[in-house]
Amino acid sequence: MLSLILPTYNEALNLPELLPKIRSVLSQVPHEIIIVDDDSPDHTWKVAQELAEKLGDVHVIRRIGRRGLSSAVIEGFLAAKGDVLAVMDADGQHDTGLLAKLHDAVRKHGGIAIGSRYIEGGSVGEWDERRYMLSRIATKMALSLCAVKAKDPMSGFFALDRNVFEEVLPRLNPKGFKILLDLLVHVPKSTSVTELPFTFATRRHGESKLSRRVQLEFLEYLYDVSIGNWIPLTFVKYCIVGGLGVGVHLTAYLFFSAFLAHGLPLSLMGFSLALLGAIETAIIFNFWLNNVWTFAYAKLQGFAIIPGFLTYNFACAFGALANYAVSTYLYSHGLGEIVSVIIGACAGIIWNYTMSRMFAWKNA
Ligand SMILES: Nc1nc2c(ncn2[C@@H]2O[C@H](COP(=O)(O)OP(=O)(O)OP(=O)(O)O)[C@@H](O)[C@H]2O)c(=O)[nH]1
Ligand SMILES: [Mg+2]
Repeated sequence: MLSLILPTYNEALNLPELLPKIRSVLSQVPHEIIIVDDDSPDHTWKVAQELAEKLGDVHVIRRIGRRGLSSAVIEGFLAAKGDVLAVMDADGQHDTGLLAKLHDAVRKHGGIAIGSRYIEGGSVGEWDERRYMLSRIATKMALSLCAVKAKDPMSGFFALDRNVFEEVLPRLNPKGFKILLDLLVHVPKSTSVTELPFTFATRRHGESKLSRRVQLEFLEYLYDVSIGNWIPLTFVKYCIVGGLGVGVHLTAYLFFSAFLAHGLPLSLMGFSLALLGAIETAIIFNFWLNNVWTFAYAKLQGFAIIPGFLTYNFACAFGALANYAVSTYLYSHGLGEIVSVIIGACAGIIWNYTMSRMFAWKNA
């Protein structure tokens, strides 16, 4: 049996055209259709429920408060009954005529069968130059960074053996848009991968969801599965925040020292006070940016921010102490104030990263 997953977000106008087409091309193949909708504002889920009543063997999963193409597909696969699982876009861009062939290919060879735009006989249809270049660059990057066997690893149109899905499931990344690439990255090398050509049609109705954010997530994904195996992305982001924090620390120091010095040379006491003010300003800045960016996927919100911030301060306390001790030591031994402040700030960064991962964002 074939279980076909249709992930949808604002596809209310497309489903009524697509479902009867799928039904007719699969008339000889036992199948079920599972629509996974993320509570679309255009009420796609309602249209889907009405179609399900009429057509039978159509199931609708309406996810509340969740977004994401990969996670929608995974959830659809998990609810499926078939021994062959497939997925296609719900906007009319994928050739329904290929569905039975993808199903046959998986039955025959096992593994994964892909509807491919980048093999002979396939094409991206009427894309403009910009969209074509974007897709080619993304595909080339994926092929060179991830050792995968397909020519079109970014296709959203494929079928696979249920056993293959279940084997890789614990390793899949539900974040992002490119579930096929993630499957290909994780399947055993011996898995059969078949590509069948098709021409990508233009979207029938509605808008693309391939936003800037999705593109950024894709770059992060590529980093994660390549260099990220050695240097975690959160560490790189944490270092960037730390670098910016040093800038904030220095600016805040200049502000506080100007305020305390009144144009006179700064005493060690004045230096220490300005330094403490700068350290806390940088801690507040770093906490905010790490929360909204570095650890965005485990973001603290509402009242959880207060204990999170206090814990972060506690976690940073030793880093701050190191910063304070190094800076005042260097300054009292005659090093220039700015150099002392910068070196001290750097001394705290690595300590802070380790501590905040252990305490403040322990789910990250
Ligand atoms: N459930 C769910 N479905 C999604 C989400 N984002 C996109 N989709 C669906 O996934 C399919 C592919 O999304 P598209 O926006 O068409 O992406 P694309 O085909 O790469 O881009 P275009 O060529 O511009 O259409 C469509 O059926 C969308 O409705 C999401 O966050 N949740
Ligand atoms: Mg599309």
